[in-house]
Amino acid sequence: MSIWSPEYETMPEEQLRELQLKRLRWVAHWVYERLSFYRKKFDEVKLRPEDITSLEDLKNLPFISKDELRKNYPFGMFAVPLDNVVRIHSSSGTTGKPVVVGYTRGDLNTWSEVVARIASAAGVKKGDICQIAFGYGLFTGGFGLHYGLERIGATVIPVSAGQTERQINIMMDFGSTVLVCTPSYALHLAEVAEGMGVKKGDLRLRVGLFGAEPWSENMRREIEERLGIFATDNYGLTEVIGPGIAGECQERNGLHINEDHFLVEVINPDTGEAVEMGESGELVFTSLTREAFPVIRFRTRDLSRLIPGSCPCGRTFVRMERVKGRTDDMIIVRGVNIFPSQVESALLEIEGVEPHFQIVVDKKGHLDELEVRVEVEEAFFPDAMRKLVEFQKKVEDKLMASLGVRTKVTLVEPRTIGRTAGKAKRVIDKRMY
Ligand code: DLL
Repeated sequence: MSIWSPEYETMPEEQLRELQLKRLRWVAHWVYERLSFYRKKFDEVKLRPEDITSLEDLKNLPFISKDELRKNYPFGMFAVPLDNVVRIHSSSGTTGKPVVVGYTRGDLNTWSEVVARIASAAGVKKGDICQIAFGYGLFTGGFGLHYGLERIGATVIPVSAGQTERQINIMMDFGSTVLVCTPSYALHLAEVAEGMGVKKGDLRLRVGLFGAEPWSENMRREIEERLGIFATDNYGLTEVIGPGIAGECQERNGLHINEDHFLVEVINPDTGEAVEMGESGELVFTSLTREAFPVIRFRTRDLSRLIPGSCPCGRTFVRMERVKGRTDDMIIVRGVNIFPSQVESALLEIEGVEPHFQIVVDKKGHLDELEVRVEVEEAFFPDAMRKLVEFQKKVEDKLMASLGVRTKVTLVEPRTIGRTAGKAKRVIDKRMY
């Protein structure tokens, strides 16, 4: 399978570390000279950019958080004059002010490059017809994938998110070979296609580029089966650039991080200390080449781990395991940490369960209560009540075994849990703190 930029993606480790150090020194100077925010951070620990002589020196600098970026809303963290910013995107801002990020022409070039790499790694090539069902707009998904795929020379159909039946008609009529969206929307597309009487064989889909939300291996299998597609995972976040930070190759054993542009650290989210190679923790990124919106030691709140060892694909960039959740979407129920992706994985092992669910957390007296709304396959529903009760118990036992917490399972009719064209809403937390 072709490697988009072999000179970087297969760079020997020592050379890569040298390049990272050179770029780290560049970005340290860049932010120190341009942004008082960073100058203060450096001064606090009495570090000057020229003192950085090894990658280890980065560890002397404090982390930065999403809140700090937010406080500088909208353009306070831009390191170049607005004149040189040719594009603006922003995070969704569902919890407070969004983070607004800017891109210079050079940044857009870098962004297309890193997206072209992850798309090639997943198997996309010139000649593919790529249907982008991510939203176009301030969200980075649509535009991010768009320019990266164009760079490869693939044909891009910028459908944007929503209008599901229209998506399916376009998929059939235009012969789309690549589907680009969130994994939950891919499943919804499959479901609507089935409802329209469209068979897998009517579609030419070959590769799925899915990302922007956590999903599980079981969900991957389900999507592959229903759409007849090779489903791959890719990861990114607005603050660091958008999609293109990391993506799976054909081996699908972790996501290669574009390490020449993004330096990764994994830390213990409670102590901030680095974890050992291979251990789980929170991902922290430093952008090494961004001009308009550089970030140094940005805490993502995403939980993952780096996979030691080399990959048979030949890329030398380190792999991260699929993100299992965020420190802030972890639900703590009666002291037990639960991630929606764990619930998803357990549910999808049960035949008769649809891959749509919702977790409702509430408090009865002092006790947390966990309810999981599980959609049941059409074929199951008209069956006798007794069967449903047995089924409900089976799901409750499965969740108990995999989460270690008793849940109340509510079976709901097919197609009753809300679908979105973007990121799925999996958790409703009614507890008052
Ligand atoms: O979701 C960027 C993106 C667009 C990535 C399209 C991939 C494809 P934000 O809206 O800023 O940016 O959300 C970033 O989404 O911190 C993760 O919590 C989550 N996320 C993104 N990709 C994945 C993934 C885009 N593959 C936040 N697996 C991140 C799990 C993901 N979570």
